[in-house]
This record gives sequence, structure tokens and C-alpha cells, in this order.
Amino acid sequence: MSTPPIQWYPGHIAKAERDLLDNLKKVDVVLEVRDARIPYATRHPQMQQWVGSKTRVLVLNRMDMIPTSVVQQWKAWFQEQGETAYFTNANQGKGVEGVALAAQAAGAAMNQRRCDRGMLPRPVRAVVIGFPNVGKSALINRLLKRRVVESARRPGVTRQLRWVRISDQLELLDAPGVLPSKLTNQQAALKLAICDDIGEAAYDNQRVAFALVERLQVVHAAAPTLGLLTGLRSRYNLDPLAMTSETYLAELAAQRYQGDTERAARQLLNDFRKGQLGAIPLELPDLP
Ligand SMILES: Nc1nc2c(ncn2[C@@H]2O[C@H](COP(=O)(O)OP(=O)(O)OP(=O)(O)O)[C@@H](O)[C@H]2O)c(=O)[nH]1
Ligand SMILES: [Mg+2]
Repeated sequence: MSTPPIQWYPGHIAKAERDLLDNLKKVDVVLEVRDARIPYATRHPQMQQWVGSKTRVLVLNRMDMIPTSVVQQWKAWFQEQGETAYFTNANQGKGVEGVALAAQAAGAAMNQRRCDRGMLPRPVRAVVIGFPNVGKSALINRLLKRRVVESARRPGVTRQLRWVRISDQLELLDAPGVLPSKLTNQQAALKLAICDDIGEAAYDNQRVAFALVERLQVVHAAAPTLGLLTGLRSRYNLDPLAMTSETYLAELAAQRYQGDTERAARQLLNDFRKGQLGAIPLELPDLP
């Protein structure tokens, strides 16, 4: 049986993209926010076009959700590509100051040009762009140390563009999460679904839960020393290496939910998304 591919492009995202294009003219810096668990899958194909000649600051948020050693691997990898990646934990504020400084530094050049033309300096304007639910609004709230924009545990929370003045030097534009209008890479789409970076309406929980178990098997095989399955084994007392993903979910359902595989799937996804299974990356620099 062939299952339909994951697609999600609701009206508010289409509108957000149009608004974004209108606002890009006013912006000096693009803060591109990705999910540290899936840096490849949360790379938006249009980003280059949006950045244009502006400065881009690359942020990998949710750093607390992957092991520190993997953060180091990614930092080194991005460095090799000639890019600086700022890793942040927008919930606790870790790394966010560095992001603000990078955005402000980009603005210094802009103000120098204004000054040369006899104009007064103005704050740097940066737009925060990324896939849904990666933590864009949380990052803004952290920078302001105050809850100014709505931020919650589901994709599609921010619905409108909104400017927030962080300081005399920096203004940020919070934007709704954006997604490619067609998700052509279904492996990437499954990772977005696993990480809750796409609307629930787009997918089938059981299929996504199977994909999670299979992905854990693959990442574990690529990096056995990280011990990524420890949390899973101890929480459910089931070893994902000993069985297929279908059997894994069926066993979990039998053990806990009177055979209700849908509930087991939801539980597994929920536990992963809340970090209850430990710090688990779904991609590594050499494992896209
Ligand atoms: N563990 C962890 N959770 C985070 C981090 N950053 C944000 N979150 C949580 O992720 C959820 C989504 O955060 P939002 O700030 O609403 O994400 P967003 O990118 O603005 O989402 P949309 O507006 O829907 O596109 C919230 O529950 C945050 O508390 C982080 O660094 N680590
Ligand atoms: Mg938001």
C-alpha cells in the first residue's frame, strides 16, 4: 500500500511568506533559525534568496536536545563550510547573547554608511526566519528577557509579522514559521514531523513513530558510542535494535495501551519531543 507523501502548506504560511517579502526591504540582517536536531532538514531552499545582500546570522536552536559532543561536531563542520553557527538554547537563554552581538556587529557597518551621509544612526533591523516551531519566538523573548511574543509547544503559533525593539541597537521582526510549498524530500519531511516542526494535520502519527524508531536505529549504528538508545531502553524496557519499528510499536502498545498502537505512537513521539528519551540528534554532519 502506498501512503500519501507528507505535505503541509496552510494558508497562514502562504500569507506569511508574502508579508515577509514585503518586509525584507526594511531589514539589514536575517537571523536564520534551524533545529539543532535536524540542521539539514530545517534548511529552507529559499533562504539564500531572502538573504540577498543582507547579512545572515545562522542559529542552531534546541542545542540542549543534542549531546554536547555533537554540537562540537556541527560547529567544526560549519566552520569547514566557512560559516559560523551560533548554537542556542532559547528556553534557558544559553548562547542568545552571541546572536544579538552578531546581529549588532552587522549593523555597525550600516550605521557607518549612514553617518558618512550625515544621517543619524538607527537600530539594526533583523528578521527571524525558520521552519515552524524551531524556537524563533522563544529566542526573541529570551533576548528581551521578557515574554513579548507568543511561544508555545506546537507549530504555527506565530501568525503575523511583529516588530520587537530589543535595545537601542537592535530591532527584531518575529515571523511565522515558513516551509517549502512542496516537500519533495520525504525523508526530510518525516524528520520535520518527528521533531514537531510541521503541523500535525500533515501526517499520520504511526507512520511518523515508525520513522522515529528506524531513524534511531540508523543514527545509533552511525555513532554507537553516543549511547543514544539508553533512554529509550530504560523508559520502555524494549530494545529497538532487537526488532522492526512495527514490532517495537506493537510491543509498546501491548505493554502499556491494551494494544492501541495509535496511543503508543503518540506517546513515543511526545516523549522524544519533550526530551524524555535523552539528547538525541536525528542528523549528524556525515549523516544527512
Ligand atoms: N528544549 C528546548 N525547547 C525550546 C527551545 N527553544 C524553544 N523551545 C520550545 O519550543 C516551543 C516552540 O517555540 P516557539 O518560540 O513558539 O517556536 P517558533 O519557531 O516561534 O514557532 P512558530 O511561531 O509556530 O513558527 C516552545 O515550547 C519553546 O519553549 C530550546 O532551545 N530548547
Ligand atoms: Mg513563533
